[in-house]
Amino acid sequence: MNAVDSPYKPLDVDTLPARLVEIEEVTSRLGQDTSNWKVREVGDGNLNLVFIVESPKSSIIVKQALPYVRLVGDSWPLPLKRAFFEYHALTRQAERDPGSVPEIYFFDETQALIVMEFLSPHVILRHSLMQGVRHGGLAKVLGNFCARTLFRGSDLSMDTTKRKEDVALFVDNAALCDITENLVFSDPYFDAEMNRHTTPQLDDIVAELRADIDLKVEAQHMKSAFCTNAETMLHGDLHAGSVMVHGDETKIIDPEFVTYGPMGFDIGMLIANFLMAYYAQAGHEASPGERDDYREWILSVVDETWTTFSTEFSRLWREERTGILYQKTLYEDQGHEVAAEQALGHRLNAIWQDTLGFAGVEMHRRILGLAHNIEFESIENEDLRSQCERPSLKLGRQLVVNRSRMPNMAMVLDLAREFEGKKHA
Ligand code: SR1
Ligand code: MG
Repeated sequence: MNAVDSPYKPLDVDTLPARLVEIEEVTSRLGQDTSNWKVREVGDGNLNLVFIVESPKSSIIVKQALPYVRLVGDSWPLPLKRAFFEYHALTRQAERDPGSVPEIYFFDETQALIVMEFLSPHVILRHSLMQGVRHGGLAKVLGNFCARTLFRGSDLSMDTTKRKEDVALFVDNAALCDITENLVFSDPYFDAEMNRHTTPQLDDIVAELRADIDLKVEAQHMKSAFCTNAETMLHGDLHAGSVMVHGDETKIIDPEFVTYGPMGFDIGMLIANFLMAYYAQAGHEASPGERDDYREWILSVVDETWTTFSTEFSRLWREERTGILYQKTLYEDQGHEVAAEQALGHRLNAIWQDTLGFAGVEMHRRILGLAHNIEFESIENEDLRSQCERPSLKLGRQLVVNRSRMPNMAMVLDLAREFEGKKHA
């Protein structure tokens, strides 16, 4: 049995070269001489091993799933098959929005291992957001990515048999959906075992939110939408840790939480993470107000992401509506262009409201649940950290509960500023 056929084994910096040297897609890039390869394990996410392998010729990324949640340990088993779903999500995203994701060189299902392009010198977007670094074109890439992958993975565009096959394929990613269902939509709203928050500074607002009947009802409406509305193929975990940036280049990574779900989920999670980065600035600026311009830049990214999304979604609606929904035969072909535009407006409005609701729960779970984000977590002074987290919790509540009463982004951004005590527009 050669190494490629052997049973699953988690790899490390010492065992990885022997595995990789048998893979032509690797040696064609790195060469055969493993003695001059440099291997580093750099995974800082919650689930997987991630290696950078460099040779004098080139470099690659190797991502391997572990049979458990890395963040928690082997007491929480997790299927290796998530690598299979991630691979299939990446191939579809590459087709639907070319250039938006890293190139995949090789996939080994048994080893739950994906070999892909090393994006260098890119950094995880969260780090730029903490350092106050701006990236041109960021909102354009993210908004277009959402519009293209969400539209082209749905019955607005796909051959419906293929779409149903994909629904069936990805439905088996149930363990990762289960994580989202619990950690995002339920745990934050009660005293769940794995929860944690900045204590005691947030105790009062946490108690208030967990006693908030309207919030608990609306959060479950969002969960219901996530669980039952298999509208399109989602990235499933589109936060600032799933985006890599360098200068004006942006790439989207890590779709292992891929599932069929409602369109507003990805874009809502994305917007939530920008809003949290906005509130975290006080914990990262050298002096109060130093980052005010940067704060406004973050809000402009939120605004432009939604505008880009809705513009590109509308273009796709008009030019690529080839699926079984809102067929041109019923509308344009009957001279009823106005019906097509009316239906588009209704769909965008539904996505908008979902976007706000999903953004709100994401803002709660990153402060109240198990999986926090580094923008807040790296603020060592707990008083200051809680001052950053508090407005995020408040805005999250407004987004979940009042999403149907917020007709546009200007209103959302004004509210964001108001909770931050920033009156400038
Ligand atoms: C146990 S996994 C916790 C979180 O990490 C991932 O990045 C997802 O966001 C998940 O909810
Ligand atoms: Mg991830």
